[in-house]
Amino acid sequence: MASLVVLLGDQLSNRLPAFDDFEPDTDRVLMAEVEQEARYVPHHPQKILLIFAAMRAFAARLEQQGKSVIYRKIDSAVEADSLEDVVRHELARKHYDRVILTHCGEHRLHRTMRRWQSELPVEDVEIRADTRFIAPLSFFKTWSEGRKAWRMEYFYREMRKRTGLLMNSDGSPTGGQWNFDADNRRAYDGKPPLPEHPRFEMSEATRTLARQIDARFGDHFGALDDFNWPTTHDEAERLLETFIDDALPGFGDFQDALTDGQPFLFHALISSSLNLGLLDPLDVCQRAERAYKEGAAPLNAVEGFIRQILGWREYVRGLYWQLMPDYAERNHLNARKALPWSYWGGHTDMHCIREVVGGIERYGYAHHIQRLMVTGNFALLLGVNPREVCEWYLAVFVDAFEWVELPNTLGMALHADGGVMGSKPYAASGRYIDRQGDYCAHCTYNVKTTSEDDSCPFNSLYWAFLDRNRDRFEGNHRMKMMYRNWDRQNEGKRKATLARARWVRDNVDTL
Ligand code: FAD
Ligand code: DLZ
Ligand code: SF4
Repeated sequence: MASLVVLLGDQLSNRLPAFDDFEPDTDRVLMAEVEQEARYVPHHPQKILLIFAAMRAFAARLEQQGKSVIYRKIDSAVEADSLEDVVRHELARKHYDRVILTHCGEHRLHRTMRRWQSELPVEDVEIRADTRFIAPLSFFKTWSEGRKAWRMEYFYREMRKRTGLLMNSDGSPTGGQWNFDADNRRAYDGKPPLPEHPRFEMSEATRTLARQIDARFGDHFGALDDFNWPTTHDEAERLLETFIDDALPGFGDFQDALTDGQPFLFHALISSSLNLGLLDPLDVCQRAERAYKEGAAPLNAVEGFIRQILGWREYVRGLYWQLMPDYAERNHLNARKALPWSYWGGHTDMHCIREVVGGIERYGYAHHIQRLMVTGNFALLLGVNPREVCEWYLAVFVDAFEWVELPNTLGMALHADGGVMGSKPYAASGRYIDRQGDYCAHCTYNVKTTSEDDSCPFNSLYWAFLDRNRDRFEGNHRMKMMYRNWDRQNEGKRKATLARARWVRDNVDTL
């Protein structure tokens, strides 16, 4: 029996069940760089380079292990736009009894692959589980079914118990608390010194690939010059090790910091490695836990870091597959505006937006609070159409795959799911951004005022957001104080604020 194992660009692990019964004599692995995957949203050139370079490196590794790989490069003479074209071409060239796939990370492609079961000229098409997560999808399904409200915190506690991570032998959490979030909110004042991240030398072949990508996808937003993402398991390992040794101790305190000129701070930069399959999430958590046990990192840092991977990452994946495809269509706040031009690098005097978008253009990266409280918050307050915002997030980050991008953007940042991801919207005025760091000190807008011509745009938009969504949020006990503060202002002041917000919304591309 001959099998064709099709591997996607973000499935670079040889521990997948797709390889369980692999017969080197008869079976083949198929990997393909294709235009359709690179263009269905205008992916950042660094994301395309990362995926193609990592795919090529992984194909070489499989070959070394004695598995034959049919690899289609983007400049192949064989005409094929899509993954389906490539699979059909291979099935026409050689006889296979079955095609083996791994459950992919996006509903669009999953739907296509399910169709293959009836449409491809092969006896059998099997879709096997993607086991590169800490819990199987069935765990989330069982946990979520029958619950009135889903909250990550409770899911996370179950995951802690399931894995034993940061647990005492009596079943209580290490340190007596499940969550040290309140200790993770400091601005960064220059101490301790920032960690250095390892440099990954590009091989000559990767340099050639970068030139090809520039020629083909140079019209996409984003620069290639500063590419420094791990493309192999060894490089990802080096990045993780350096993080645990040098940055993890500061991760907790400064997780929410926004610091001018510092896009990385104490963050791990491992999301693309995890999402591509170059790192194993459970191993990453266990190594962080070990650092705590050895006294090399404090509990607030290690718990905070583990919560992101064991909690949020697993949670959003479960939620995505449980609620798709309808989830992508949600627009609870009826947001209709277009995405500001500044998100694609258009000029703006808003320093925070310029700083975050500049980092994305240069690295295909922004850390969590930049994504949530700067670009996400601004889109939420403006009322930008979730579909446009989600497309942007999927395109511009090297780590963006829909299973993780969509719940974070549509749910967490835009509250477009009506509260599934979070019980209240992450709406904030410029004061929040000011408190977290020094962006505002470098801005031409005044973060202290609301309705002047030079007032920070976030400020009036924030109040206008509360005002237009009063029916939805006034009854939310976590937002009562905000409405009280708004109602306490005199009528003239409220009118001036709303007028300024209207002007900001109508003139967003001139800000
Ligand atoms: P660190 O801050 O060092 O955190 C460590 C790891 O925790 C990350 O590598 C990541 O794997 C995991 N993690 C942290 N927060 C989350 C989260 N909310 N959901 C899932 N995993 C998390 N992450 C992606 O991997 N891909 C995306 O497309 C993506 N889109 C996002 C969109 C928005 C609007 C927001 C608010 C967050 C998004 N995130 C996404 C989550 C998070 O911002 C990134 O995982 C993180 O910034 C990656 O950088 P890092 O590796 O330095 O993370
Ligand atoms: C994102 C991406 C890109 C840019 N290119 C390819 C590709 O050429 N070949 C491939 O197999 N996968 C690619 N991917 C990743 C897929 O789009 C990804 O598997 C789905 O988005 C599901 O996560
Ligand atoms: Fe951003 Fe407003 Fe601060 Fe300027 S003043 S950096 S626009 S939050």
